[in-house]
Amino acid sequence: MVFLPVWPYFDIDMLTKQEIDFLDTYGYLDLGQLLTADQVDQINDRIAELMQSEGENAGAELAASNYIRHPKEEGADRLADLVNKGQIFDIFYTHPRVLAGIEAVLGQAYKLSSLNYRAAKPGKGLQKLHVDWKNTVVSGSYKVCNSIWLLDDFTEHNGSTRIVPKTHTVNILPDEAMADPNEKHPDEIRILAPAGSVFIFNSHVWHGGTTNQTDRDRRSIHSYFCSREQPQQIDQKKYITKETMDRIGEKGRHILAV
Ligand SMILES: O=C(O)CCC(=O)C(=O)O
Repeated sequence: MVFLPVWPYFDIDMLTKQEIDFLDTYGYLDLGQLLTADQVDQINDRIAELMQSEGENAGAELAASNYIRHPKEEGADRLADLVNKGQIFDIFYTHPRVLAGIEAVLGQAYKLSSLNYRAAKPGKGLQKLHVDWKNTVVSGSYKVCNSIWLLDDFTEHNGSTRIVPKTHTVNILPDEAMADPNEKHPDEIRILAPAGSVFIFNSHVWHGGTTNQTDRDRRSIHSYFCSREQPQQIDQKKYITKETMDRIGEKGRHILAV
């Protein structure tokens, strides 16, 4: 007789000990190319359709969220609530290796906070170094963790994300430590990898977008998680559709906390 696993079950075994140690030490981890070139093309096509159909309202769910007032970012296109905008986006919050990375940072009690698209426009996209939390936290009791899915190759020149490794353990924010957090930090590294790659980054590590110096958008999706007791950036219960609810199964519903 075969016993199938029943909920709750966890994904941490999907990472090696070396990967978990790297994430713990440096605050980020390259999970490799989790999407094929065909998948990236199909996702980019769906994103283009949504940008077209939502027009001025693109990203409105994010702007309306009580979580953090998120004024529209000048120089970046945004879409929000991708959970309810097609089955093609299910993988972003159910991929076992991504969930393992989130679990390594937040522990087993986590949920999806938001699933959003961000593209740095040509000539734009610089963000100050920041963390995605209001203040510092005690090392190990992390509240938020992100995964960034590359929908274009990330290069030195097209607005790739910068990260200052190990800063998730320092007890100071970039605003306090740096005269100007828009400036380059001497220890910062870039996320440089081919389209389809996914990186986990502990959202308490100092990070930010850089200027896209090319003439094409630099596209990405952020699948962003929080510990279970925290409010979500997008209230998933408010937006969930019957179609999504019926499709995603018990584990999907648990991850969304709906
Ligand atoms: O898209 C990126 O490169 C980083 C975005 C980011 O850190 C943010 O929007 O808070």
